[in-house]
Amino acid sequence: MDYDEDDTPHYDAPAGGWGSVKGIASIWGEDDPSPAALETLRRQNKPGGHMCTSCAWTKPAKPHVFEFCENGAKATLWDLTQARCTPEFFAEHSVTDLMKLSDHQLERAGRLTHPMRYDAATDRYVPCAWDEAFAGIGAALRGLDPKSTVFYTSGRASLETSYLYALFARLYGHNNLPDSSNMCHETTSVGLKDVIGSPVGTCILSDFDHCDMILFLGQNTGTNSPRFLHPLQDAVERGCRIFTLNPVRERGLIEFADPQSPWQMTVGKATQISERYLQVRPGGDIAALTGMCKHVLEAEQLYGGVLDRAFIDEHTDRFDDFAAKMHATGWDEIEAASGLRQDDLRDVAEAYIGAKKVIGIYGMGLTQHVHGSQSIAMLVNLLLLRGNIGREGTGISPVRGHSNVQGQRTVGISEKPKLVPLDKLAELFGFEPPRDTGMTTVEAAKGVADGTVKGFVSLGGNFARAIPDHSRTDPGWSRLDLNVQIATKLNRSHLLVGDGAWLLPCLVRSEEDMQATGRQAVTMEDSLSHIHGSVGKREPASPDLLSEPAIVAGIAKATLDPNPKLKWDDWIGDYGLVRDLIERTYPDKFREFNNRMFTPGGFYKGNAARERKWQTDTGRAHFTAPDTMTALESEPGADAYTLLTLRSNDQFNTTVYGFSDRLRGLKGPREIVLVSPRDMKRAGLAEGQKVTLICDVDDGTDRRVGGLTVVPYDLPNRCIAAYYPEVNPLIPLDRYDLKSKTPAYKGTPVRIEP
Ligand SMILES: Nc1nc2c(c(=O)[nH]1)N[C@H]1C(S)=C(S)[C@@H](COP(=O)(O)OP(=O)(O)OC[C@H]3O[C@@H](n4cnc5c(=O)[nH]c(N)nc54)[C@H](O)[C@@H]3O)O[C@H]1N2
Ligand SMILES: Nc1nc2c(c(=O)[nH]1)N[C@H]1C(S)=C(S)[C@@H](COP(=O)(O)OP(=O)(O)OC[C@H]3O[C@@H](n4cnc5c(=O)[nH]c(N)nc54)[C@H](O)[C@@H]3O)O[C@H]1N2
Ligand SMILES: [Mo]
Repeated sequence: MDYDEDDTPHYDAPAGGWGSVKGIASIWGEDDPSPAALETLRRQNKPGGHMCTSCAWTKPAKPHVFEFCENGAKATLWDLTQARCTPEFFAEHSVTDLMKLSDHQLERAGRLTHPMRYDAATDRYVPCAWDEAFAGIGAALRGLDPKSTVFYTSGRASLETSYLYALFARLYGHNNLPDSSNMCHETTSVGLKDVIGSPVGTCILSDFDHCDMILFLGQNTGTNSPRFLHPLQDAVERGCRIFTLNPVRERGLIEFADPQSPWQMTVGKATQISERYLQVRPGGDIAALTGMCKHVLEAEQLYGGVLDRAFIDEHTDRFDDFAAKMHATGWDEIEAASGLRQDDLRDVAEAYIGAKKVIGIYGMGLTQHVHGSQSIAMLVNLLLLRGNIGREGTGISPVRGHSNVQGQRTVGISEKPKLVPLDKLAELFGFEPPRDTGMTTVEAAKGVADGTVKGFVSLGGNFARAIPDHSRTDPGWSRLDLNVQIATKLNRSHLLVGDGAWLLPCLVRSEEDMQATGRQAVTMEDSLSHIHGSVGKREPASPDLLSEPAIVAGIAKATLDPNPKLKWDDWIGDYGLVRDLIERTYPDKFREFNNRMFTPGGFYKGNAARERKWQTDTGRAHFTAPDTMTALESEPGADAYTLLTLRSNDQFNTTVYGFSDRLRGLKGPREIVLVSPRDMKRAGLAEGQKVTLICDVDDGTDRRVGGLTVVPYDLPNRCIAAYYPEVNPLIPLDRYDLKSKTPAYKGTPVRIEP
């Protein structure tokens, strides 16, 4: 880059280290967690304790003394605040007034304590009894066409809750079960499934002890799955080489000091994580991977012995089309689309050829693009060339987001009926499940906007804020006949309401869940397909909270006709009975579920692709010839830029803990736009200047976000970045991955207006 690095803010200390200890301390001080919160943290991710509600990274069999990271601690402390958002709070503030508060301020009001109903006459939430809420919601659902309702889930709810929720939706009469995965790794569920027959990654934790190369694409470990830094650090220290493709130089992938290692903390010696860090252009991964595959194929032609021919012949198909496409694509095109130099791509490809066991890791940088599925298919292509799937120490490893988002899909939360054993459900519960395909997130959001969706039930999350295109979707919410929000803390989705809105507060995972047969445990599936039991032991934030399973069952009972096979009260009295149902529905994955749920390190649900059994349409893993070199819909126009949306180190999705994006060296208000010094010069912008971003898609909708302060930052040419969810109004709902309908949150063309 030809600009002065000193102009750009930077953070020179490694990820982890003292900074992360201070990060925890600051939230501790600010949020005043309740007594014994430290005791609760000590139990986090340990057998017999609760599983962290932050990311989905796996929980090892031999946990550290504190098996949590800065952000896991923040997530737990955020739940354990002493602040309470009570009926008195709602009596004092109208919903219109609350709309003036920021996302951060809304959640800072504290834990929701009481079930509430929205009263349009006074524009206030008013307290109600649980029975009244269930009866009111049940009556409203009975009055609606099931197909006009959506049951959304954010990826935190347990396997038990998720199973009951999906069952309820189908008994009621629809498959409209989008979850946060539809905004996230749905590109994996669909795209990876297409090419290797597995909707989830093939790696397990021990693979990281054996690999000798890791390719990292579009995943920000330091912020979003910090516990993963430990196995990465161990891998580097035993000689594994890590190569990263990311437009942003993310600190955690550059170096890491283990906050739990006294040696690294006192001596200040950090481990360098990435050997090479290539700042690919947004959406440039297809081209970059094409360059690498091209080099591997050329090397095979030159000196042979490079490809794993036996593997390719026995296990794959469509190789010739793919190879022809690689040969036919010129380096000019590859360099232009990736923004990377031929020599650099050849270097990485040489390292790949020299490595015996390679793992490919990816996150939202691949999935949230119009051609995200093709980026994933290209990564698979590269791995298949040398048999790097289905062998110890190799594989593809999408890093999942929410702590149980992968598991929810496993137990039936899906709008795609073909992924669910409907016949089994019909047999177990004596009903005819709906067979039509339900709505994805994008379709649900459009339905809210155009009025075809009449009822919305949200099991956690902040849907209205997490989706794109707010100017198009926001007005729809107040027109719904029914809006049910099951939540722990107040957020914007609870305020965009009209008649028929309910706000139902629930327990968090670290809290004790007492039911008829005693204290209950729940389970979740991590990113590496291991299932863990979780037990909360803290006193609930309020005596008026119910557990998520109890709320789902309460609504279901009030909605559905009686059926002797639906034993809601028994199930809620003993979640072990729900796990029995899960086992009967999915006998292969959940064998002896109740006996195995506390296996240290979790129990593995298995993965056919890992065994080189390819559950694709041909029974083989597919090579794919890409039909584009960029994952973007199109390159930005002459005076436009590609906008990336980022998470800071001080947020969990729409939950904003604070204002320090420590690992990027940024602090202060989140209303900023990062622009490279070179692009600042081109656009005539000065540091600190306020600008408006305008979406450069001409479809009749005006999308703009103003009041953003320009901050110089090291980014590729014509790439700018800003925080999610603040800039979500800029993203068109019609831009999504073409296979999975995951919104293209990472590649919006925008213009900058001073
Ligand atoms: N602390 C914390 N932890 C979290 C979350 C959180 O908000 N906060 N969210 C959770 C959830 S739900 C999820 S899904 C995960 C998200 O975790 P990630 O998958 O890491 O998602 P993002 O933070 O959106 O950023 C992905 C990375 O992709 C890069 N990138 C953007 N565009 C491209 C591209 O075109 N190509 C490449 N190669 N890279 C690109 C960005 O610079 C960024 O470093 O984290 C989970 N964990
Ligand atoms: N521009 C842009 N937009 C994005 C993304 C992006 O990278 N860029 N990422 C997308 C991704 S990957 C995702 S996953 C979505 C996230 O979308 P969501 O999952 O819908 O949103 P969250 O912000 O995780 O939801 C936070 C709320 O969940 C509630 N909550 C927290 N814990 C619990 C609990 O235990 N139970 C219940 N019932 N409620 C709870 C609280 O009320 C809190 O306010 O956003 C997507 N949107
Ligand atoms: Mo996510």
